[in-house]
Amino acid sequence: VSETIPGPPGLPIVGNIGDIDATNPIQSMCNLTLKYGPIWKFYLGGERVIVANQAHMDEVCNEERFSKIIAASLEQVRNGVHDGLFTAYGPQEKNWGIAHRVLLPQLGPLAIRNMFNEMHDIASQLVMKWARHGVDHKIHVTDDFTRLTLDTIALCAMDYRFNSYYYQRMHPFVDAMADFLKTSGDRARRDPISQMFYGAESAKYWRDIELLRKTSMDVIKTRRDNPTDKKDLLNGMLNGVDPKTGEKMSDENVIDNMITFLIAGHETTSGLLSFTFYYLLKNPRAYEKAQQEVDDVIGASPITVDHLTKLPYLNAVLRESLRLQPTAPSVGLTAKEDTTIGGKYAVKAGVPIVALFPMIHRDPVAYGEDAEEFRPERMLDEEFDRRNKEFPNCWKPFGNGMRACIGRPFAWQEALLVLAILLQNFNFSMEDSSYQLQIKQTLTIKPKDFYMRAHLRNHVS
Ligand code: MNH
Repeated sequence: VSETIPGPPGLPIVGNIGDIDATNPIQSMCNLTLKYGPIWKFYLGGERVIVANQAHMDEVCNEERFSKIIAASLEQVRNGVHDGLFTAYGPQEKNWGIAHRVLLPQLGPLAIRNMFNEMHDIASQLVMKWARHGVDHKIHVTDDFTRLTLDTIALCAMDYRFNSYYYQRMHPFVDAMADFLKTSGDRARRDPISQMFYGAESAKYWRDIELLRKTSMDVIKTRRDNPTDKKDLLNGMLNGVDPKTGEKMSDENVIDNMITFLIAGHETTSGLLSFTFYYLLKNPRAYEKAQQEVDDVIGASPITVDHLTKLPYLNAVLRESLRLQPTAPSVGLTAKEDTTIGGKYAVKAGVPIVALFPMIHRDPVAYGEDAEEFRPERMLDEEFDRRNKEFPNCWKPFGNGMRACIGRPFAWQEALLVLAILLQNFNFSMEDSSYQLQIKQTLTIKPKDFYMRAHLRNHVS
């Protein structure tokens, strides 16, 4: 007995174009979930199925039955980074396997510890900037965190300094990357006929891709001409050997993945830090506890990599922030064969399924009646582990299975370090205490127009 999947009624040709806001599709999908329930479908150039609670999410996380698909916008990103890890179709593309096996240890917790000094270098630059600007300066939170995460991943992944804090304008590479991503999204929403009217945009698009690839090639050349035995990511990519095939990554594939790390590794972490400060400032009790933990564990001494393992409350704060605002808000999946979800909703193989994290992460079955509230205590290890056992896959901000985020340990160390160092050095206040959270969506989500002020603490000399 199968049941029809509910969904908004659409028009014959344009489908549900009127139901999904093109500038904030995630918000629209969350609202439609409240109306149609935890599984529903809509039509936009084809059928899509939305899954929006823990039980359905748990089902589609079964990698024997479901796998990642490259949605329309990622298909466009492939114009620039091909079969790099994030945009590869999967193990059926040989380069995905080689890069996955070479890079997994290079980005594992042990290797990441070696990047602490680089991360600390960039984080200190942010502290200096905010200290010098003083309380009169209105901090554009997402801008400054994006400078931080870009500079950090560029220094760690390609030994390259954008020095974003020293310029009003962004580095040409960064501009090219931002424009490339924005245009990829726009192209994904156009049909081929409309696309023909965007000649100038197209020309710039391919020039941006050229610039990204040329800069990356130069980085590789520079390293080849000046070899070091540093154990950094660049050396890891250039010299690493795939244990399975015995092959190294090709130069083209190193370039694809270098740009991929910059793309995948900056907006998500910057959004995480931005939302975290938003929630801490809205929840003074949590803010106090977080700062108290930093004072107790680190005090006024310089932060070391070992401190980061002793900050359970900060850890919980980051988890809770990613629960409510998963900065990569959805992933695309599909059934390998025709099947049903929830025992009764038929889905055909190949039909895109969208896993909608903001709703899955607020499922009252897994999180209770206060699921909408920011309450880091629920994310302390014991309760967190217990819940994940009882309600598998109820917290998936880093995606699933073999296609899960390979940069997770990197992002976590960076976010913990930055959160700790900022709470250690400053007291923060919201620029506008009546600020209401608004979301700006690109490939990722971030708080829109969120400003704060930083007051240097006096316990640090
Ligand atoms: Mn990351 C895949 C979230 C930080 C590099 N990342 C994913 C996926 C999610 C995700 C979700 C799965 C996407 C999909 O199924 O289509 N990533 C995050 C979040 C943060 C993050 C929420 C920060 C917070 N990611 C980073 C960082 C890097 C990185 C930092 C690089 C150092 N992520 C990747 C790569 C993939 C990925 C590469 C693709 C992995 C694969 O499919 O093999």
